[in-house]
Amino acid sequence: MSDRFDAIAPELAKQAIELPSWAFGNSGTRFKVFGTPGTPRTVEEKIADAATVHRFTGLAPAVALHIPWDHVDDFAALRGYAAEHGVQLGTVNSNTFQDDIYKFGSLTHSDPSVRQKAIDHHFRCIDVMDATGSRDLKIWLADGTNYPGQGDIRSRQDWLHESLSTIYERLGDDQRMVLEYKFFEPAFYHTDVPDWGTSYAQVSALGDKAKVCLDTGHHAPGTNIEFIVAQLLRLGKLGSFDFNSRFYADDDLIVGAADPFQLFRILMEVVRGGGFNNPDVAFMLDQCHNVEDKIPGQIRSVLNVQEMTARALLLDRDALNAAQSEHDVLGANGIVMDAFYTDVRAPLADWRESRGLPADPMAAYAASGYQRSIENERVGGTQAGWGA
Ligand code: LRH
Ligand code: MN
Ligand code: MN
Repeated sequence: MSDRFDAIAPELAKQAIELPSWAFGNSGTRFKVFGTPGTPRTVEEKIADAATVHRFTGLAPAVALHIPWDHVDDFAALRGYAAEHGVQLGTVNSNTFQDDIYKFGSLTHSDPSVRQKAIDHHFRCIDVMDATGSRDLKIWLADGTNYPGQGDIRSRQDWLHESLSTIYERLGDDQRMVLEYKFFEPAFYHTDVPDWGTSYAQVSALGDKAKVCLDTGHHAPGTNIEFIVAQLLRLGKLGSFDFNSRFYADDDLIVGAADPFQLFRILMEVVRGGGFNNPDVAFMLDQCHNVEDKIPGQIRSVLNVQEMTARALLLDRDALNAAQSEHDVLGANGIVMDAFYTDVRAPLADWRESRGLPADPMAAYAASGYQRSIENERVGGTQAGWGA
């Protein structure tokens, strides 16, 4: 094992997973948002917590912002603050889902003045990106309808194209747009960007700087997500991941918690498609921690991705290719299962130590006293997510 692990270690060393600022805020369901002691009161405190995850794991060098949840007057100063804490500001997520004016849609609204308002919000997000040095603008739309006939679903695609084109034109040379799809919620009859095909069709009509964002929680139960990953990588259109896991709907639970095998299969296709350590594919978490402590929740999450990436990298690709070409069905499957069942925890722990990181980041964080100090210092943390 140690020779095999040594062979993949240089690849693993390059792994970077972006953390969502909103994972550090209080969150919950429409039934209850639980306040957690120590929750950040400001954007700066969310960044400090994200930087803590990076300090203990070496895996999380960037923090994604959600606009306007993360509002500050001076984003350039926020960039400096993040740098002082050893992290960068990453993806800027737009938000056109919490204002009354967007009740019947934003970029797809039938009224051009509402569409323009939503476009202007994205222009503001690009201004933020200019100040923070962020590369990616992530667009997820809550747009959709609840009843057949409520809206003209075809015109809305045309309006969406027009709106996205206007935003796309505003991107700088080194900036990108990623369009996230989700099959339902909050709209329950139709959603304007429900699936990867729609996202792919829309971004393909724009140009090279527009890609698809795949949120693992945004598919119907039973969907073969790794197939979508393989296809988008093949087409050169996979821009980013929002990692999380789900038991039922868009649960936003810790990645790898619900179905570790699915995470493995996804990462296997990422490795196969050259997406791992390919700068064109951004790895991000999109999670909420409703009942568990948020910082260890994020530490657990990035470790889960690291562990499953190691297993995917350990897959014996030559043996698999040979078995596949001989149509050795059970042999091929056995090779994949061997990689999945490889316990990489001990070599990963040794390797972390050899790089000056804690062997067990969860235990090191628990022993560090950071949680206690933020619980004592911070009173009245802010809420992230729905109902903010
Ligand atoms: C929508 C979503 C999207 C939002 C985030 C808070 O369900 O996945 O990425 O920006 O949740
Ligand atoms: Mn998401
Ligand atoms: Mn989601």
